[in-house]
Amino acid sequence: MALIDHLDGDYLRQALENDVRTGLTSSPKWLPPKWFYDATGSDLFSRITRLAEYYPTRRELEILRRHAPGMAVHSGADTLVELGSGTSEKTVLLLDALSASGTLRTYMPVDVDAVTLEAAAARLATRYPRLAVQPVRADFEHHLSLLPREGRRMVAFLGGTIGNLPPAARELFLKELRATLRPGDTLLLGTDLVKDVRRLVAAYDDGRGVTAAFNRNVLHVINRELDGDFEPDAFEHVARYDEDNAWIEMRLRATRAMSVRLGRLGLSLAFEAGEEMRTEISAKFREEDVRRELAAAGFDVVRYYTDPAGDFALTLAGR
Ligand code: AVJ
Repeated sequence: MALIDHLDGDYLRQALENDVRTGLTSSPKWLPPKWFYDATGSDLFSRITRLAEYYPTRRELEILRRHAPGMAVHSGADTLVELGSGTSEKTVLLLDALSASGTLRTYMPVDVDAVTLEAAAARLATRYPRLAVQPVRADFEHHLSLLPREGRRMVAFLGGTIGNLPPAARELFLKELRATLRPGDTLLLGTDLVKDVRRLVAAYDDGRGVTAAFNRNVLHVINRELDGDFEPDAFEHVARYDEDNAWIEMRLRATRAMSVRLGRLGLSLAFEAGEEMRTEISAKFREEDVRRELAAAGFDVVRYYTDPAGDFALTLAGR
């Protein structure tokens, strides 16, 4: 079960350096959400998925509980590739369905964090002794073309993570993904749906402050990796819904004027009191948005599934 690692050597730190330099020297400042997910951030995200306010994970699980067997049959997949697999908690529903339909051979979780990836791979290898588990450490935005292509694959991109990509990046990602699929391969795409603004905002601004800690974790990551001196506690967590773009924006707001030094970048940054930097967008979709974006990338929608409340959707698409 050796890890296939596309983020070895200096790759990750280089990518972080580039992103941080680009984002934090822009006006307004911003950071890409990918850097939330070190071991601590992956753990905090796992806690988020269990919060009362954070409905997407539970809704997606409801859909999988009900429809995974149908998805398995429609896909006929023998290989499940999961992009942004994290702790792979929802994956067992797909693995159970695919093994019940008799086709399953290989599970390939793809994630940026090696600790999370190896723990998930080991857990699933124990649970499914006959399954070949092949963890791949990669950045799904940049390494799609490097993923192994054997077998009849279902590529699962769950949780609504596609919503973290801005529209142009999303379009590119879907086109590149489709280009790596072969006839018979499928995509299973999770998307959070547009709904009441208060529920959306509450999901990203929970009462216990777990999402706030998750948001600030990116500053700890930068401090550690880039020899920075951010004071995470001097930043407030902000979650807002942008109606025009139909996305949640998470930001970190400087509670006072301060300067921050990033040693490895030889960079000093000035923050004004109240200055906000964007750390994540999380786009929300309508059914027609999902269908349009998939069609624009050349996918055929096989089935569109929602939970009974209509909070979340999973779409199975062929190439
Ligand atoms: C795992 C990326 C889908 O956008 O809802 C949760 C991440 N951010 N709370 C999301 C997240 C704040 C989550 N995704």
